[in-house]
Formats: sequence, structure tokens, C-alpha cells
Amino acid sequence: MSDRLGLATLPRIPAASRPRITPGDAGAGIVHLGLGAFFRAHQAVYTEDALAAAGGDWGIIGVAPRSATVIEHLRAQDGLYSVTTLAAEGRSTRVIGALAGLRHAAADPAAVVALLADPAIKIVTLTVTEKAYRLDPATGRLLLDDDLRGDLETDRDPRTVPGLLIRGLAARRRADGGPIALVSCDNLPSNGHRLRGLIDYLATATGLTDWVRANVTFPGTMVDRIVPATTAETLAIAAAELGVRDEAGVHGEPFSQWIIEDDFPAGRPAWEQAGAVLTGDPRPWEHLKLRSLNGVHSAIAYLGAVAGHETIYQALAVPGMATAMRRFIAEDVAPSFQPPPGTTTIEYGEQVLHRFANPAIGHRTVQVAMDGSQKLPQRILHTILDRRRAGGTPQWATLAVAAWMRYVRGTTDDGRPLPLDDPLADRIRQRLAASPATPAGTVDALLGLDTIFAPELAGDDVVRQLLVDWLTELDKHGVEATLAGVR
Ligand code: CS2
Repeated sequence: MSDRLGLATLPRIPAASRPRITPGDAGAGIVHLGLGAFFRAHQAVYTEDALAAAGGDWGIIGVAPRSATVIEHLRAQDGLYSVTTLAAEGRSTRVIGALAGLRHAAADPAAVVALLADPAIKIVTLTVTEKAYRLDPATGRLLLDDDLRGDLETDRDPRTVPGLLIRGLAARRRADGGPIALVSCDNLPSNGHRLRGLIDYLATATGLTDWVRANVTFPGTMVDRIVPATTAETLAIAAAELGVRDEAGVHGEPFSQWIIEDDFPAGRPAWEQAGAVLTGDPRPWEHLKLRSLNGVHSAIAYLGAVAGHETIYQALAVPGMATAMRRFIAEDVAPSFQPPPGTTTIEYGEQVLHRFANPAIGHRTVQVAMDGSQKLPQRILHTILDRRRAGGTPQWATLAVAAWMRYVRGTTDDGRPLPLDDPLADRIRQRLAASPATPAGTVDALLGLDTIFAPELAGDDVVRQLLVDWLTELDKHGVEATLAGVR
């Protein structure tokens, strides 16, 4: 099939798959940083539905911080791409037309800075992954490395996302561009507060503090939809459904949720008409999602990958896995925080396990396993800390951490290599190489990584012993036999 998705071929695709708005009709009001699959299957869809329901100039200018490929694909398709929803019962594909422009920050940072200064832009949303915020995972404090320092102290082109944002805000002040909301849509705890803290720090360093305080808000969000990386199969399905090729297609599960703190000084799309929940405080939702869904996801990913399983769905089917995850939720996660009114953590957890069991979603264990150093604190370690402070013994949460420790050693139970895709990979490998290859040696080496493990946790003898015991089990018997013993 040679014809490509684009404005010219749109009339040929099945009517039910066409965008719900006329592409290009809405002026741009949002800049989004991070054009990964998650954004394309989540915020862009909500915004298109809000535009279809209530109109407004809320088209999205998509900015790729680094990758040029996604920009090339989308440009070749007039900004159009498809989202295929994969349910156990069947699938559906729709084209999204909410992108009102595209920029490549690495190639043309000045264009992005100019956009952030433009008064027509009233919202910046971000999906740039945990590590792009340059925050110490254990403490949430800013890591002022050479790249970021260079962005602050010189006038060379910005290389970091925080650097790009602060340059853009400085330009906005000069241009009198008016108030703006910066909205983190990454899986960080209190993501709005973290982004505010980061920008506050950079604003102080660049003399922007008063202007930022008066003009910029940082709504917190909880974002949720399982959107695995696109594969050749995703694109083959999109082509079959559309009748034209789509190199920028994405696929995801049927479930989708967006909880947004309603704090937009220059207005916003009618996202509530697209199913999003606008609230005064999204934090109970963030806890629920990060500790239950993402915590369990990471646990299954590490255990499953070490056991040699390719996907989350297959790993969840290992005998004992679902029981261990139910006990993790009931005994460790649920007592660690107050869920939002009207929900219980146990019910939420059941729904999560049901979603992970969707056989149509081929989410790879090694994809969820990546960047563990950035993910463990908010997903699992905060649960452990809260349980320890309450005098509890978080058995299952420590199994998840022991599984990460076993994973980063780099081989499956039957000796095949596992990838270590993590900004701290070198430090992790060095520490492991310098310590005895015993359970206690591994646990002590890794607990010494203070950007992951806060001193309160690393110095807790109960936690250390639980980790050594689990790792001993995993080393002696392997993941599958360890889980088989769980009742
Ligand atoms: C996953 C998340 O890759 C991961 O670490 O846990 O991307 C997860 O699929 C989403 O947060 C679901 O909303």
C-alpha cells in the first residue's frame, strides 16, 4: 500500500475513522512537549473531543524535544495520525486532527521559545518522561548538572526541557505574552508541585520570580491509559483499517482517564466534555494511580522479565503472580494512603489487574522495566516508607524492589541477557561489579544509591532483611518457583 494518510486521502478513509473536527479549523492555543505514543493516544484525543463538543482555538502545536523521526512522519501526513483501541472483544481506529503545527526543538529551539512567548498560546502540556525533569528521584530536588547549568548560565541553544521552558518564559515576559498554564502529564508524584518547584528555582536564577508567580500556574494531573510502544503490527492494523499507510499510528487500551487541577489563568478547552475530571486537588488520584497501577505494573515487569516473559499479559498469567499482586495491593498499598472519595484501593486494584490481563495489548515487560531508578520511589518506595512509619512490614512491596535488584543484574532466570535502559545504568553496574554477587552484597550495593533510596529507607534493617530474604529466594529458586509458593 503506497498511499499515505494526509489531508488529501482523508475523504477515502472510512467515515467512522475520520477526525471529529475539521483539521486546521481551530487556531493553536496549546503547545505540547513530547510527541511520544502516550500523548498521541491520550491528551490529543481528549483535546480533539473537547474541540468537537465545544470549539475554541485549542489546536495543539506538537514539539518533539529530541526525536526527529516522529516530526518527519507527522509532517508527511499533515499532522494526522491514527489511534487504534485494542480490546479483547475487538478493535477500532480513529484519526486525530487536533495537531495544529509541529516543531523540532533540537533542530530549532528558537522557534519553540518564540511559540512559548506567543500570546495565542495559553497552555503548555508536557509528556517528557520522569528523567527529563532533572529531579533527584529520592528527594524531588533539582539536579543541577552541566547541561542544565549551561542552559541557565550561557545563551547557547537550550539542551534540556527545563532550560527550554525558562527561556520561553523569559521571552514571554519580554513580549508581554500574558498568563499561561504549564501542565505536567508525567507519572511523577504531585507533578504540578514538582514542576512549579523546578521553574521557581530556575526563575530565581534568571530574575523571573515575580513575573512567574504572577503569571504562571502549574495544574497537577493524573494521566492514565496503557499505550505500549508502536510496533510494525500497530501500523499494519492501522493501514488495514484506514486503507492508507500511517507511519505515526499508535495503539492503546480502551480505558482512559485524566484528572486535572482546574487552574488555567488564560482559559482551557472544555476537557470535561471529553470525559476528563476537573478538580481542586488531583493528589489522591495520583497516589492511587502511581502506587497501585504503576507500582503493580513495575512489579510484574521485573518479575516477569526475569522469568523470561515478553509481555505484561503473559507475566500476569504466571501461577502465583496475580495472588502476589493482590496481596501487594491489599496489605501494602491500600493502608498507605487515603483514596479519593467514592473509590477503594482494592476495587481499583482489581480493575488494574483486569486491564493488565487484556490479551490484545502486547506491552513488553522490558519497556515498563526501563528507567527503574526514576520510577521506583513514587511507585513502590513511598509505599514502603509509609508502611514502615506506621510500623508495618511491607512484604510484597519489598518483593517488587528485590525483583528490580534481580533484574538489574542483567540476566533472566535461564541466563538470557536483559537490557538495562536507565539514566543510572553506569552507576548501577559499577556498584554491582564492586560488591560480592550474593543477595546481601547486591542489596547493600544498590541500597547505597542515594538518588533512589532515601537514608530513612536505606538504613532500615527490617527493609534490608526483607530484601535479602526475597533475593535469596529469587536466586535459589527463580521467579516462577518463588511465586508458585504464594498463597
Ligand atoms: C508504565 C506506564 O511504562 C511504564 O512504566 O507503567 O507507562 C503505564 O502504562 C501508564 O502510566 C498507564 O497509564
